[in-house]
Amino acid sequence: MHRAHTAFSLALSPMAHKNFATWLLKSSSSQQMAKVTAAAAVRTYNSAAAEPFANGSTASYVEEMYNAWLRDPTSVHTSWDAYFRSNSYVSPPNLAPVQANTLPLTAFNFGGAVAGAAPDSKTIDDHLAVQAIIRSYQIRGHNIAHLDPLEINTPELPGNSSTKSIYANFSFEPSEQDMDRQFKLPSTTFIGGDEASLPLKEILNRLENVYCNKIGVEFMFINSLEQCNWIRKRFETPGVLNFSPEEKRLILARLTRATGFEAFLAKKYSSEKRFGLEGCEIMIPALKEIIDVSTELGVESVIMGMPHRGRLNTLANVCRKPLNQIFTQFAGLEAADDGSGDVKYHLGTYIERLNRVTNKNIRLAVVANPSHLEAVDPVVQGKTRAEQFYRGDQEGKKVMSILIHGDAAFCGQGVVYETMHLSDLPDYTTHGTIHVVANNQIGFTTDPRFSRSSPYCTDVARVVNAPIFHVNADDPEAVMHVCKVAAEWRATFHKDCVIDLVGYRRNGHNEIDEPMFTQPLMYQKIRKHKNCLDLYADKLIAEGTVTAEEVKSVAAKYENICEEAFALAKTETHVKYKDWLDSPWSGFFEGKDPLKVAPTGVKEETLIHIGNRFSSPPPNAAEFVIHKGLLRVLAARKAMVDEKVADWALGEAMAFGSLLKEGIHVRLSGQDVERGTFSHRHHVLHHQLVDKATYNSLQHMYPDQAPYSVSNSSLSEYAVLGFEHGYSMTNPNALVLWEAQFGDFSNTAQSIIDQFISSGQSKWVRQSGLVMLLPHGMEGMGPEHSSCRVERFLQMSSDDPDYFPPESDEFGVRQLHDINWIVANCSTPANYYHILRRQIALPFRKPLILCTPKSLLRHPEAKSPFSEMSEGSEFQRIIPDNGPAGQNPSNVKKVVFCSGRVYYDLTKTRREKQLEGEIAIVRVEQISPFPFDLVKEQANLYKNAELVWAQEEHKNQGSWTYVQPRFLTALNHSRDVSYVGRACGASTATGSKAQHIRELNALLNDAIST
Ligand SMILES: Cc1ncc(C[n+]2csc(CCOP(=O)(O)OP(=O)(O)O)c2C)c(N)n1
Ligand SMILES: [Mg+2]
Repeated sequence: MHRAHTAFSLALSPMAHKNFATWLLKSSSSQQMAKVTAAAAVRTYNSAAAEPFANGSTASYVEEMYNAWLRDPTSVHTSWDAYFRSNSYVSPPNLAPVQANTLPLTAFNFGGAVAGAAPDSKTIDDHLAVQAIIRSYQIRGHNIAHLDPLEINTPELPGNSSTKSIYANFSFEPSEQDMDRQFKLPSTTFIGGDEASLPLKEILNRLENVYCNKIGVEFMFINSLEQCNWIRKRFETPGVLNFSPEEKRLILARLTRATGFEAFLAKKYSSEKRFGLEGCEIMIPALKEIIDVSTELGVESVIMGMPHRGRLNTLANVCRKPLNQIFTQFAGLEAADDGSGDVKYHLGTYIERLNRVTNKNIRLAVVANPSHLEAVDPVVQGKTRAEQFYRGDQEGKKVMSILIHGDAAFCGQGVVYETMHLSDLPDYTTHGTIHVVANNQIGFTTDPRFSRSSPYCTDVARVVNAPIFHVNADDPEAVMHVCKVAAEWRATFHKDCVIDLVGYRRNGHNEIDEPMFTQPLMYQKIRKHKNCLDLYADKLIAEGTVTAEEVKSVAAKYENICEEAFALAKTETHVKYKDWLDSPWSGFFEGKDPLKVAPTGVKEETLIHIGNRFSSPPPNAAEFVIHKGLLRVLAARKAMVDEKVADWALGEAMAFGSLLKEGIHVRLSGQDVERGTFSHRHHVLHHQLVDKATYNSLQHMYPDQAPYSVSNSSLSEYAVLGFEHGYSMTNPNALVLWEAQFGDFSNTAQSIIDQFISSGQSKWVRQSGLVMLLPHGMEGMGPEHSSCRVERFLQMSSDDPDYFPPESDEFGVRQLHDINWIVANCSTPANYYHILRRQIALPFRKPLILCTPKSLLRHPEAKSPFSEMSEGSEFQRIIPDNGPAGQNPSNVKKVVFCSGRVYYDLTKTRREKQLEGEIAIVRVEQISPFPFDLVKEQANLYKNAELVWAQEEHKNQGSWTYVQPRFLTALNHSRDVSYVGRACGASTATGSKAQHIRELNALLNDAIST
């Protein structure tokens, strides 16, 4: 297949047609053109060097492919299919069929040749040359298009005309006469409209206009002829850029509002940062056009993610958020509700309104985001996916996402790439995102020359075959056309596309910054450059579409609207964070006791039913060939169900299955989660003989259950965790879990953890019950697979180490209500089961950070009887000592508090040393919020005992620094608790097995001694 690909690309490469297609490469001395030449040369050299086949008998191979294709187009690779369909291959005369929609060359009168006679070889060459030129325009026209309003990057072409440069380099050196010669148009162009042929001059003019004017379309890398033709048609068809007077007036009105909004803020709040859109105001009409066209095509809900630039304008003029609410944000008022809030250009919003153009109701959400550029991208995608899921919108026809980017961030931030790679994955796709780049050709103080190595800031999108529409932001009509095509593209193919709005930034990075410090020449140009609204108004006045008075009156009207809202904002005394919520959960909190937790135990028969299903092969077991090893796994599960005990995987399945039964959708996502990194889960059974035939028993627990989804993700933490966080925001009645391969890999998603999960509720009054499963434990696997860095999560917990909340029956739930997230390390399957179910039983939602085990997954003692999961049982924040020590506390000399898997090592050592009566071991299962009440109770039970905290992590890691001050508070500083464990360390764990065992033994000996 690779061979076919290489031959395909070489055969199509204009470099291969040396005679006639090098014009575009030779024709310019500009830097841009040099780049094109270099890129093309490198590409050809690389392909040939890597593939000796390409230097050999390519022709006979191509012929072979062609013969096969003639017999059956599906028998060859799609790339060959596309190639042959494009008519680019000239086959031997006896093989060439006449295409249904094309005329043979002989049907043309070539410069006086007799119609019907066979064309001479020069005529054929000239035609091929013209075909190649057309193709070259399609491939490379964007490189010399006039995209930059400041004309800093406009190519310098000889004689200032790119068409003339073509004459000069044209292989057959066309005379004036040649320019008037009629050429047949291939089926891969639409420039002719209804004409099958055109004079060469006209062909070149039309191509110049389509591909080298204010729009640069980058699409010829797409591996689909259908999609390429679709795009060609939308840009090449004569007249596509003709707008009616009404359409022009609408663009002008929208541009007036976008410009007027920034001007109004500049006037009223001259010293405030607002990250204005000046220089790229067309983004507002552009977004509105995308939304209008998408709504016409059936979209009902649009979820947007965007950075700082132009955000307030988007809220005001795209979402139509009341202007007074926006202005109130500038007033520095106190908040009327809970939360710590955020700066105005990060806040989200949710609006339901009538789209006046389409007369349809539409929901618009702008997702709140942190300063961390592009971090919101996967969150938006997850939220969009979830909304599509709950609406049953399996093809993304009703819900869509729009992501807006800055040019520097789009190419600089890796999460953009990670998010792009989710776009076509079955369990992550949102069926096409429209990306809009507000490309002001600068990032803070850095020019593109120093901020990226790719020609365009949009090159990242090429990896997913997304077409890229570059457009000069000073040409409103070109921008609107591109937006219309983008919306139609998404509705047709449900794939991503990018609009690159090339504008400029009129002010500094923010309004207080001085841009002349760093970009003096650029800003000299900007100072002299008329703004887009004025340019467009002049154009419309000159062509007679509007009058100067009309232009003024539209602007004045909008200013009045702003003034009225400004006056209204002055009467406000408080801001309300709730006004800025992006994901309202209608009805969820209504009528609920905020401190009442539903029971998490279920009937034993439910457990048995789930267990039996989970341990059974599919109903058609005779036909479905299961791997022998998995048959053993299923048999072991069945034996456990018969004994009424559960291991970790079964406990998890009990939690999922029982929630599904209750109508709660469960979604588990992460790398290799279907099987489980440690091969313990096996939720998806694979038919050993049939590809893609799978069985997932959790999807078949009950006929009326909620949907269960378990998905191996792409190898990304940042994007996938962000995605699941977004998913969890949409609907509170779902258990959404993300599992890290090993806990420490979650640190590549740190800004999702820091900026969204730990602080989202406080900043944006938005709740999430997302569960992070983080395999954690020191098991001699070396530094990188041992620690999920639980200390970091604990350090970000918001409970006060010095404050012991009032004791009451509701102590536990009140703590959960007040904290930002929950951190736990469960030691039994039953507790794992309960804590998962508790996520849904709570009357509010909190993220759960869960250290999960590795070796415990198979530990014979890490099993729970069904009685610990059935009715009446519940999550145990602390598991007291139930053995001789706990039964006879007065004999106990030492209480070892611990958390997680080390418990099993400690009990083993205690058994070996026969100290079961003298040493109590108490497990702190929920570390944060800290169970002050239960720790106090346990300490009181062992009045005379020494209290220690034992952990396997190094002293500066693990839970110690978190629990120590809280122990003292719980004990009212009347007793001390000391540390037993490894010394401080820079690394999480040793790479030496021997040292690991030495360290563990020392810890166990220190802890289990009296
Ligand atoms: C991840 C991250 N790194 C650094 C910054 C600091 N920062 C804020 S805006 C900005 C420049 C962004 O440039 P661009 O993406 O082109 O957007 P523009 O401001 O030009 O609209 C930088 C570096 C940030 N906000 N986020
Ligand atoms: Mg920028």
